[in-house]
Amino acid sequence: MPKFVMLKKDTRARTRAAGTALALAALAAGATTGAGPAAARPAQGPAAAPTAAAECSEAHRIEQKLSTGTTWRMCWRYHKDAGLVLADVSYQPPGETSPIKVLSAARLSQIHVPYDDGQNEYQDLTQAGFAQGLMELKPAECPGGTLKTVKVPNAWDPSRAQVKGLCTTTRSRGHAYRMQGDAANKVFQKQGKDLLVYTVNQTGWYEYITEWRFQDDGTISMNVGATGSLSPFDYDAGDGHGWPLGEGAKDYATSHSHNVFWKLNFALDGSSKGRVEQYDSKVTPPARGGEGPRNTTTRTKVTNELAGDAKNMRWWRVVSATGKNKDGHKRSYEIVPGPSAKYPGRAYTRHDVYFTEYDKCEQFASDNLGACPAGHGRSVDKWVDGQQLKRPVVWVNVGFHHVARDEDQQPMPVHWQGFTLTPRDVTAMNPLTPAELADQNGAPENGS
Ligand SMILES: [Cu+2]
Repeated sequence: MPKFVMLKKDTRARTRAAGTALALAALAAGATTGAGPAAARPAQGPAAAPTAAAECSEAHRIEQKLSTGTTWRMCWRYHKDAGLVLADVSYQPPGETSPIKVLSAARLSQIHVPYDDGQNEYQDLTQAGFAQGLMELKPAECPGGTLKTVKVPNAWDPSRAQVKGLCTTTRSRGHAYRMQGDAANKVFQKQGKDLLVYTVNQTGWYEYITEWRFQDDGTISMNVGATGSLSPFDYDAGDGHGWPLGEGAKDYATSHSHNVFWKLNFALDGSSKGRVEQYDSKVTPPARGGEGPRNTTTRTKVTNELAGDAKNMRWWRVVSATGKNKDGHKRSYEIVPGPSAKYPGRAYTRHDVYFTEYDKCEQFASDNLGACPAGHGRSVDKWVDGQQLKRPVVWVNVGFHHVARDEDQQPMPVHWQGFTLTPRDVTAMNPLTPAELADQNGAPENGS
């Protein structure tokens, strides 16, 4: 809605126009910088040494040994449209002699915000200045952590070209495990610790917290939290597409969706040639009276590009092309979708996960800015066209339908959406297993 854009807070509308022109100029010139898109990096072949140190300068390195003994290592960079990019992410739990590479690159690939009344539809990363709106963080909002200074490439606002806006810190998450030992007074328990990496990006009236959580047990969670405030110019939904905020039923905030896309380039054990598998379970009624229902789980190899839909008892995993754990099982990471209000309004938001064959020009899940040849589709749904998956790229779409409520003002409480990557057979046992239980692999004593 033109009215919305023109009345936008302070100079954002103007800045946006200038920035778009700059961005287009850069694209036309084929300009690339050291902070370029993740997929523009050279392929990590299977021969790449998994133990190689992260290839980045000290200022762009994140290395955290958690108090429970697990070390996470990665590099970060900042993309002018995508914002924070994490690269060469590796995990080294206690007992592993070298880091286990997990991802070569991970970042957001779009936040699509369609309004329920059909009057506004935003592509926050590629059109609304998400990355340019990087916010400076106060030490108090990075408790116990470190704030890093981020150079914002092609900064629209010269005074915001260097922003102290990347927080890395640790946080307790409660029980990692608990188990009653054989003796009544013996309890094995551990309190888990996580590394958190986050930025805050202002887009219009919203502020998005992009949070990456790396747990000491190998789990990775990525979430986007929306806070800031509702746009005052949305308070006009008199047509049944909003919710009354404020006294009586005069001011209606228009309902809308936030469809967040992540892009993951896996590199398990240093190889980008991981294999994708889908698992489905089917419960059948008891065959005869007295027997219980049975649940049969089947594996489907995803050999070609796929637009996948989350379903009850369905899950996917990316399996290492080269690495096995000490039990001889192939290492993998499982994709665990979070709750999602899937938005059927656009072809690219109709599926929960996309597996596409690597193509350098495919950068954003919608409104793609990558330098693709003419005729190449502009959104991730178009890129699922039957190619064989040799170097799969994973796109995850999590939607949130935001029907505003009185409590959304003011400020708006953070609402989160995201998903999790869970290690499956990355290590032979629980990576935090205490020494006394280390011999209980495959045959727990006394069934404990
Ligand atoms: Cu919202």
